[in-house]
Amino acid sequence: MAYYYERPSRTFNEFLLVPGLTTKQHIPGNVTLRTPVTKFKRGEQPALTMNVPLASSIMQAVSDANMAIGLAKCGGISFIYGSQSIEKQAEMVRRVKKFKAGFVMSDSNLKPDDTLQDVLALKARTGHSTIAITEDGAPNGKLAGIVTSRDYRESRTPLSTPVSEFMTPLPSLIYAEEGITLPEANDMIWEHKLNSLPVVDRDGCLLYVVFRKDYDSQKEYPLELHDENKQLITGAGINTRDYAQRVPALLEAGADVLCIDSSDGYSEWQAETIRFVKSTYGEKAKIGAGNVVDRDGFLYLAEAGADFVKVGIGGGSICITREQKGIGRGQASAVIEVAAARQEYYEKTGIYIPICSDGGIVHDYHITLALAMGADFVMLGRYFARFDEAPGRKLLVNGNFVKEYWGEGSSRARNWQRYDFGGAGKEAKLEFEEGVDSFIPYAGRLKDNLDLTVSKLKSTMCNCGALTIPELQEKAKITLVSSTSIVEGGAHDVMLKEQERSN
Ligand code: RVP
Repeated sequence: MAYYYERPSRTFNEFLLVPGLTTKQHIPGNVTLRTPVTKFKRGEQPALTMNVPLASSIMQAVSDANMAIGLAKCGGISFIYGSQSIEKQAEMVRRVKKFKAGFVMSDSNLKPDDTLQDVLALKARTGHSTIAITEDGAPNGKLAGIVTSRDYRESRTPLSTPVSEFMTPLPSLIYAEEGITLPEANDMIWEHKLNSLPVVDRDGCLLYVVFRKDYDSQKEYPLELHDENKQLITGAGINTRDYAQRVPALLEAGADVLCIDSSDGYSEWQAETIRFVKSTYGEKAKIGAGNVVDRDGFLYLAEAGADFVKVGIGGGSICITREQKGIGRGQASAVIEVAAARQEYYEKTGIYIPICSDGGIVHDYHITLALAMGADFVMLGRYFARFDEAPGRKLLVNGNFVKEYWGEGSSRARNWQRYDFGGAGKEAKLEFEEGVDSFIPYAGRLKDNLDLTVSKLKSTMCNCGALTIPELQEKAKITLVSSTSIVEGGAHDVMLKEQERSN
């Protein structure tokens, strides 16, 4: 006979936190959001922690190298999407690991025989007026010169003029060589009154550009997350099919942590993938698995050796798995049950396995609730897809700026590896969609939004009398809310002056 759950499946929206005693110590400045990412034994420290409990989703519309750099600078971790070729994904990982604060890989590049017209078109597309001129037009090609808007007059210089005629050519250019530190580069910028300083390798190929305008922002990131070599931390998604080729390439590129990306992780394919990674690389290779929504799923992946377990089926904003297949569980109920299973496993084995609540975060306070219910960190897609750093295009629709956001289960992503069971042959394909293609309101810079989210999170923790995430989990008092009290929670019985209210 089928098993029936006694309680309905609940979402974050159905819960609220009730304040605990806030002492004079409970001020946001005293709160730390440091949290474990990978499993550890009782009394030991986890090999990998994050400084803010936020991860970005393993999705084409969310986590590329740009997002990974932006989020690691703020203390979180991106999992670079795996629904692309192994080479391209490894290249993204390499980009993150090579990133050096203040050293920017040029995204505006042309060749000497391109024309002023090309310069103007590129400037319109990127919004950047400094263009690196390399022999082949590649970001790391041999440096030939630099063009800035001071090198031409749009009204006078004919559009067909080759770049080589008006660029500042290499012999007249002040540039630096590989190995220069950021303070040294900034000194050169000040000394020579430059706006930008190209950095080249021994063969004269362009590596980075250091910009004067970035000088202040370099000091903005106190929570930056790095490895012992001072390189930014990044994660990467894998699947249960090509792991024997993908995992070595990603680890070689420098990925710090992997995560199997699947809509349903309670499967032998996942156990097999974890075993491959652990038997080939030992415990130094870190791998998360999921997604699961109950005790059985968690214990299965824990026994298989997962370093963390991801929780959530069908709660993603772009996800239609529940409608298409009738499987899933309210995100809050899933986290509550898996957190209890994690505790049971910890008491039995002395091994603490972090859990990540993935999907369904709509309001910032949902993050606090997920943590209070036992999640060690949360994974968000829609939240991050709204920012400048996300890969989706920014478009103007009906007078509002929006970003594109599409599910990995949409036909646009063509990520059938995430949804099939691993058993089909090479001809496997996406047979029906489990995700949609959408627009979401554009929200600007990652850091500005994240700072606000973090400050709400810290403030609520103070209300609950908690200065750390484990303390929040221990002390939180959580109540179910009735549908009428949800109405009471928003602005009500007043006429709003602004219709558009953000998160
Ligand atoms: P959200 O933050 O609510 O946008 O949810 C993002 C999560 O949704 C992802 O981390 C992933 O688990 C899930 N996802 C991604 N694609 C799809 C889909 O197409 N169904 N679902």
